[in-house]
Amino acid sequence: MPVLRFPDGFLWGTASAAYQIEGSPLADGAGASIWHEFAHRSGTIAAGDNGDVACDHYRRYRQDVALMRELGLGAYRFSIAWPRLFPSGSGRVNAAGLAFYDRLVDALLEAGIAPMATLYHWDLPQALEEQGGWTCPDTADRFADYADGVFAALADRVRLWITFNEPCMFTWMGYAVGAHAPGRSEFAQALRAAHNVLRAHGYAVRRFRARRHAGTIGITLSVQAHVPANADDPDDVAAAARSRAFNNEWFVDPIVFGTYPAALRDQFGDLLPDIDEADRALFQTPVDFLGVNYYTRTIVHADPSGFFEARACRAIGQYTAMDWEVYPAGLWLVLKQFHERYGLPLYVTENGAGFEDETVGPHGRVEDVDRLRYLQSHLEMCHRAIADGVDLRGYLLWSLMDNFEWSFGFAKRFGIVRCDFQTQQRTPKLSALWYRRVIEENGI
Ligand code: IFM
Repeated sequence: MPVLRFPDGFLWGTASAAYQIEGSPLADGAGASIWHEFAHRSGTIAAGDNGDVACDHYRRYRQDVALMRELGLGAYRFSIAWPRLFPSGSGRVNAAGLAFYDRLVDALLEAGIAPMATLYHWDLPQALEEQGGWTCPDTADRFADYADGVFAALADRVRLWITFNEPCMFTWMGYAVGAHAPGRSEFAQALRAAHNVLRAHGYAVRRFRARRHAGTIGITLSVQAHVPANADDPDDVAAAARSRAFNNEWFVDPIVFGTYPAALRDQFGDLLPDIDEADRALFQTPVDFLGVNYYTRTIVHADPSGFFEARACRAIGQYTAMDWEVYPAGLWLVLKQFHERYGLPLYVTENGAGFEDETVGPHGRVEDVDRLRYLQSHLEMCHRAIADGVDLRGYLLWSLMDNFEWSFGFAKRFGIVRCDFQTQQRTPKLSALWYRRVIEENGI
């Protein structure tokens, strides 16, 4: 008997993203994505890695679905690569590219696994980037057409849809910091890109509703727990709230309230695009749920010279190989905050831990005890949030297999299944066996 039982119908799954696992990025007539182009630029990715092969999931998806079935997954979150369907971003659907997702969805359903599809997990068609990418308003229209094409083909079977994965990450890292594709570095561009992404999100949700598809649609945010360094210092408390506004609320406030958080206007001034009446109505097209991707917390000090007049400081604690502090209580905190602020059903659409050098031991086992502990402690916090009244519907662990961790390449392993990138051998780790039991018992 589990000590902590989850509600009946709670959805247990794992999450992944196209470019991180599929490989064969140009197969069957697909166009290049910005990540394909970026990863092939010298010096962008650790060890010169790229997603040309990754986990070879494009060719081995049946084996992977069989593995998911063995693990008892109830749901599988994957993303669709826009350039496989529309190699140049728009025009006629590339039937061979679409067929891959068609087969994947059928294989999942045959295995009794609910597909959860993300329309955009960072792989914009390179052809659209060459016309301005997300900084160009037309890209939002192209996204709506792409979304419509996907809905027309798959919404008869897929019931859980996510428009964008972590818009704050890909707009900021890709357009302001330059560490992610497309590698541009200008604040104003990132803010414009973000505005167009919100439009694209609104258009896609409208198209979904217009065709009266069954199922639900939402958006996934990258969130952290922003806690003041000194909870008794009002300046630190205010600085933590500003950091939270930027990282957690930038995209959800416009969707739920029709406005950007005030802290963004204070920080960026006139560089932040205005939300006019048409934008407001579009952004506020109702969504069914929010997805929360949680990994760590940030401890915040007030600092008048810092970004958002704040500065992050380092806690004494345990860190993963991403140098992210293990802080389970932060998951409970962000779930509570999202529940209280937005009042929408929630899914944890990602949560997990990246470590290095996890090898297969003498008995053929990968003893990833640190990951197992990480997952268990975070699930305890999900349980606590539900007990506190949060409408949490499911947990999609990141990730099924070790995969291409963006600019870190293959060195950081997040999988509960080990992937040997030379042989493509999959080995379930201890955490996978433990997770199977959690799912079986619907509890910890
Ligand atoms: O691998 C990423 C994923 O693509 C987006 N969320 C965070 C994960 C771990 O860094």
